[in-house]
Amino acid sequence: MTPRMECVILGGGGHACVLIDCIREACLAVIEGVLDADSSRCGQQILDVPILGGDELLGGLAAGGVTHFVVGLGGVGDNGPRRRLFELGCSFRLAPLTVRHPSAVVSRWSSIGPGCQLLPGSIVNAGAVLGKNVIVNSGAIVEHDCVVRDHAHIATGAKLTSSVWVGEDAHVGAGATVRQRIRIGEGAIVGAGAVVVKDVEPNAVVAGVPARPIR
Ligand code: JB2
Repeated sequence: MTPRMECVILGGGGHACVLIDCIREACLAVIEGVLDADSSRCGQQILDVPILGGDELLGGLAAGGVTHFVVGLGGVGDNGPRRRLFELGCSFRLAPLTVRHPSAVVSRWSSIGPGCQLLPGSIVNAGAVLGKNVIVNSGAIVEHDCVVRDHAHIATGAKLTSSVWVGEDAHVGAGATVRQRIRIGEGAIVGAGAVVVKDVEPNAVVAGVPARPIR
């Protein structure tokens, strides 16, 4: 018999709402609760899931039978906090839950790292390789042979056409399009709606059509 999976979600904002829905729709795990840094929210609910308190509860939850964690932050524009929470969950020997909504189309010829989040209507095609803790947000497309490294976020409706490489912690903004074989450096930010036709340097911020550096 498969052991019962119980998870806790770290961060209780808008992104967590979507994740709760995905976890339930895909019957992935029992959700024990949400932890949030804002102590005033303790006792409230996200959808129907209680906010139990802050991250200091992680040790007790792990000892009490919780097996998995989910990074609940969307981290728009800065994936550092998502990386930190991922490392925090692992430090308590919890496993990162990979969240895949039933409507996500994910090729059997792709590789999906632990803790990835493949949200409603997203597509990951053959030969794509996703690292750890990558978000492919609602309706985003990761085409064939793309590489998306750890903690990067491909935001709602963004499109990586084929063989694009996205570095660790990078953020590709909502609705952006990245042309074939482009490299997006680690920590870079692509603004919403941008069309990227040239490589983006690490930690650069680009925006516009065609995308140009703004920082
Ligand atoms: O270190 C933390 C921490 N830092 C912030 N630990 C824990 N456990 N929680 C933390 N938080 C909490 O995450 C904040 O107190 C807040 O309640 C929550 C973030 O919520 P917010 O709605 O501001 O952002 P989000 O990351 O859930 O959603 C953003 O990203 C999504 C991808 C929004 O921009 C959404 O619109 C977007 N779809």
